[in-house]
Amino acid sequence: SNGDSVVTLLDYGAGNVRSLRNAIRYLGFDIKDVQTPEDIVNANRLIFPGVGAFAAAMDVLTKKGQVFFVILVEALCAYIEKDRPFLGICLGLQLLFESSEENGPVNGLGLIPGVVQRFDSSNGFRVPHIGWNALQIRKDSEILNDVGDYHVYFVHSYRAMPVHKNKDWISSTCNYGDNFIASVRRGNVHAVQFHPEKSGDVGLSVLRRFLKPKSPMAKVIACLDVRTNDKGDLVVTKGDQYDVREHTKENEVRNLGKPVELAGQYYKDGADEVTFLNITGFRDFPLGDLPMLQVLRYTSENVFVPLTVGGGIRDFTDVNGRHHSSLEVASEYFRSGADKISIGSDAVYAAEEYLRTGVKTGKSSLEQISKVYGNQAVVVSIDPRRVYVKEPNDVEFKTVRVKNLGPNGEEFAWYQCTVSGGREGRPIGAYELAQAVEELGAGEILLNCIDCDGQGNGFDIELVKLISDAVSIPVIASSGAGAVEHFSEVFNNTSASAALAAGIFHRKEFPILSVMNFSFLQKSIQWSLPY
Ligand code: 1PR
Repeated sequence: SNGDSVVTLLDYGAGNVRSLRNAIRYLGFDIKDVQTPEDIVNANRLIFPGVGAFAAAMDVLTKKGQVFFVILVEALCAYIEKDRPFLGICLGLQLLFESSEENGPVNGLGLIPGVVQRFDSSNGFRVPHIGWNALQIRKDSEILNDVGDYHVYFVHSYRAMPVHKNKDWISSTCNYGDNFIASVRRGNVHAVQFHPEKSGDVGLSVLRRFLKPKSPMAKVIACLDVRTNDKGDLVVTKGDQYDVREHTKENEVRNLGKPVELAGQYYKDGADEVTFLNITGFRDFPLGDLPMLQVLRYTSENVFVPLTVGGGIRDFTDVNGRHHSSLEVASEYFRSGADKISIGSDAVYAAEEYLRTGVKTGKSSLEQISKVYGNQAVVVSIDPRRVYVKEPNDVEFKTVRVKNLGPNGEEFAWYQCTVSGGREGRPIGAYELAQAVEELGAGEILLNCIDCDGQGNGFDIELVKLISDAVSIPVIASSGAGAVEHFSEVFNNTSASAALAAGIFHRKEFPILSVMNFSFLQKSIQWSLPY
């Protein structure tokens, strides 16, 4: 997957392409410069930025007698003819045409019919055309679809005009005295007259779309922590390192809204999945807690993405002495509309026992439910807390080297699993737990982090990396999202399959999200994935 994060750049040295390089790196890609024609042949995607004058560029590319450059041009033409991913920028668009009158006429590569000519300044428009202008989309341009308001930055004196022979190539035009060609596209071959690296968010979106990764879509999951408040209403709440009470005299449970309403909202906003965690499930018996089942029933009437529900999935004997198996609890959740159930505390006990005895009894809730409903229906939710240590050998659990040292200068940490909503630490690490529950039949891991929960400072990359590398089932990174960059950060640096967040959505404090919603977020994640 490594090669997929590399962009090949044909920089023939005629101008300043630093900002393009910066934009590519900003989007999470590495740059390989073309040194030999083979570099073009072997490119996954090739960008040909053009800065400077047509004649000078063509001169460099085809210098007489310089066999190297002739081969380079041949390699470039062959690459484009084979419909390999190509993006020409500015002069990189003009060079595709037959010829240009700039310091010429000078022959171009001749792939697109037409002659590049100077703007006609006699009609009152100043030349060069320098500044922001709107694109008029002519056909499905792939890399220009849905890129904001289509305002992009131009700087050029020469342009190609639409003619009958090149009409199949034109994906957009722009008006500056005349309607010139602003972009062309045929298959995987794209070229733009404007400068995406200078066109703000719209330009970055264009670049991202060209650089699009081949990996499966990264998912964004909205999480609703649900519990009854002191008045007995089921509310969506949100903790600060798992503390969900307001720090006021009344000390009430923080109330962020109604579960069914919010789930519906996040679905409409484009969430890939919705998760409900009944955070007091460890002490309230869920089958006694009918509102939660009711929430699932109502939610699933209007929410058509996977629904996960967790909290309180375990064997239970009620006040009347009647025994309920965890399978019974899970079945009730599935019947009410859940696609997956999530097990927290009970999976910790099961993993501890399995690691102690080495025997799979088949009796744990995890094993029973995954046997009946399939692994894909069983998520294990881990609630770890970071514990700093001086040396890895100080503990029997897997440690990581931390970037930010502990309070006493510790360089290592392990992640202690907790039960009962973080109230009790257990003698098992997140790493050991993750591997054990995979063996016991978990189909997915929801990886929280008590230290990061509600802090908005980003996911615990060290933890997510540790766990996503330790298992082969999908890992959902959770806790700490506070900005769009945090999502791309976790996907770029770990092999998490999804990212779950709560506070950032509830608070609606994040301007881009309130305006442009999940779909935007998703795209920006998608495009910044390097693999
Ligand atoms: O142990 O099987 O009954 O399951 C209980 C479930 O409830 C577990 O999945 C556990 O994670 C969850 N839970 C228990 N107590 C709390 C609490 O907050 N006091 N919530 C709790 C877990 C973590 C995430 C949260 C992310 C993202 N909250 O659900 O949504 O940290 O938050 P952020 O984006 O705002 O940082 P069982």
